[in-house]
Amino acid sequence: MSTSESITIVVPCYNEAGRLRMQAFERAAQELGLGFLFVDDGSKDRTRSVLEDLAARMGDAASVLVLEQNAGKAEAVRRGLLQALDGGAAVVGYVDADLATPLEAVVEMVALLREGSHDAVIGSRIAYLGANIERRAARHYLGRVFATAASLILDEVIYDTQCGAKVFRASALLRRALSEPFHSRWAFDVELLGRLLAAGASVREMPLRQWVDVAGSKLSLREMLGTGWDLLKIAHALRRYRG
Ligand SMILES: Nc1nc2c(ncn2[C@@H]2O[C@H](COP(=O)(O)OP(=O)(O)O)[C@@H](O)[C@H]2O)c(=O)[nH]1
Ligand SMILES: [Mg+2]
Repeated sequence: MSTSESITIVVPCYNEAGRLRMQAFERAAQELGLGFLFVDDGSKDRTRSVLEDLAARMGDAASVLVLEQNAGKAEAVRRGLLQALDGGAAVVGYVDADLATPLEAVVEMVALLREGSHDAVIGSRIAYLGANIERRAARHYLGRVFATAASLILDEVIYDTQCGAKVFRASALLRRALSEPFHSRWAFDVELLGRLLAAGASVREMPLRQWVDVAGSKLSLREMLGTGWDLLKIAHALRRYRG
């Protein structure tokens, strides 16, 4: 695959040594043509060496960005995406390390991005007949409250801003949206989408056929509730960004 068409998917990793499904990434590189940029977000376990071994095995299809200090998912993703853009990828994106969203779905998202000439395609966890969306009830309902608030802030109908899988066409618009750090470690997706929408980006949601809540989430209930406060900060920041 030529560089001009290459796809780089950022995988933020914090203490993921025990959870990383290495073969799934290797297979996706070989069979689906995806490239990966793993970001070790100042992990305290063996994540860094696990990632470096994996990237060495994967050759050109993977690299590792090491953040010496833990910076949070938002900053890990932002730094990863900027590095992926600098590397010349035509399409960039991110997924959670636990692969709750299967990598096959990421390929479908990229296809939709290209077909529709969209700036961004975001995965959406909509439970419908025929789909396999496994989410714990408490998470689902908290998630719906969050999504409704996020939708109000963005003034757009978006069902699910928080799914961990998103892809973007490499562009100056995206680079600009990533130029400043986000105001929240977890709700940053809302801010990123807000910045893109403010710049007139075409954003499309893609309902996933499969999404499985993988055990070992690093997001505590307390942090999840704290993101409510983050939404207010984001609303304020976006108002300034638009203005
Ligand atoms: N908890 C945590 N996760 C991080 C951090 N930086 C990056 N991540 C990554 O963010 C992703 C989402 O985390 P996960 O625990 O699966 O959260 P979930 O959304 O509740 O399933 C994973 O790939 C983590 O490794 C961090 O500082 N803390
Ligand atoms: Mg998860």
